[in-house]
Amino acid sequence: MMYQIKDRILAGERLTEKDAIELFRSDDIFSLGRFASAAAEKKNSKNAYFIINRHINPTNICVNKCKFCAFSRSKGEDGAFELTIDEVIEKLQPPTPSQPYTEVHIVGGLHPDWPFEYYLDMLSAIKRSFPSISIKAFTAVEIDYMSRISGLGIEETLIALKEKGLDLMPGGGAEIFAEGVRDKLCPEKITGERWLKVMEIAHGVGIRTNATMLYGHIEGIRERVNHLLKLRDLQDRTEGFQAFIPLPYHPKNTEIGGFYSSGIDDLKTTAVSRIVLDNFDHIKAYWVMLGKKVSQVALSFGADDIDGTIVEEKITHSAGAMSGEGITKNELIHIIKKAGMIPAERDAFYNIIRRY
Ligand code: V47
Ligand code: SF4
Repeated sequence: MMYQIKDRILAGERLTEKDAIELFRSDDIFSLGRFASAAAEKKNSKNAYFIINRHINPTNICVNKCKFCAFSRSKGEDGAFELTIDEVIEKLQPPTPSQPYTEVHIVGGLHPDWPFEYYLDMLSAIKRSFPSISIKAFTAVEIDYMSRISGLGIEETLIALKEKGLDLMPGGGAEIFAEGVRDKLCPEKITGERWLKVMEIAHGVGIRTNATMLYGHIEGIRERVNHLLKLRDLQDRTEGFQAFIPLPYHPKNTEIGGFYSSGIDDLKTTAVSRIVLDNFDHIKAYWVMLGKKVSQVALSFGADDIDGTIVEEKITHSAGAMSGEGITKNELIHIIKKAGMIPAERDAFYNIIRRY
């Protein structure tokens, strides 16, 4: 079984759908780790990247009701919040003057009444107050929503945001592209095809983005593989994706419930992603969702990035995250070193600022 594809993996040959399914079915976790590590090392040598960043969610009020989401609220519901632009700016003040944020990651709910101008003004205000912070903001789902509220096309929406300071886009909202599962998970959300289209247009106007996959809920191996192959196809055409981030489903306070993903599945999904997505430069082991310990081990299963300082995280924590909320730069360096990798502090575009 897996050994029949081993030579092809090691030769860097592209895997087929059938190969990818076989890798997911295999329990030979050690071989998967070895193959994925070799693939990661070819692309990034022994570097494991991290960034000094902060997450901000401007609102959790959302017109959608995704069944895996414990973060969103309706307007007026208990726990609903909305940040003003001043509050967003306040959150970006560096905790210590010697360590300003390199990047801010901004995602939120689809607010029923905020006008497009709120988002434009937020970007302008951030750039005015903190010109050196890169802004990674708004999922493809939010961009599609903004295009609907502004009456602009996707391309015009993206260009308007870029002019005000949008540098990159995060990879959220991808969930699982396959229709049957997506209809059950998030019937109101844009389709997988639409998500891919928005990303294609973003890449076309020079906005680099990430991509994600939410796994460990009701999907099967076939849907995971289908998801990865769709991303690989688009990346072949645009080369606009920077990193892929597999996101393990968290079940607390959600409509679909169920279980946390297992550690073995987390490592396997990281490794198979690294091997199948041969045209992605980076695979991120997001410590907030994997937990600090599993994300560290994932650095030996094909991941080359562990994300960053984050500071405040609401999406996973609403759904029962077991990791802490923040992490210091020194702790990130410690985790990476103890994994036998080289801690590489990066900017938003994966330029290395300093190695430790
Ligand atoms: O799109 C929602 C997911 C995503 C749950 O691009 C859940 O650098 C697990 O996309 N259990 C947002 N996941 C997070 C995200 C992300 C995170 C870090 C870095 C980047 C990046 C992107 O969180 C959503 C959704 O797929 N999510 N609910 C849940 N219960
Ligand atoms: Fe809204 Fe996003 Fe939660 Fe879906 S996942 S309900 S779109 S905040």
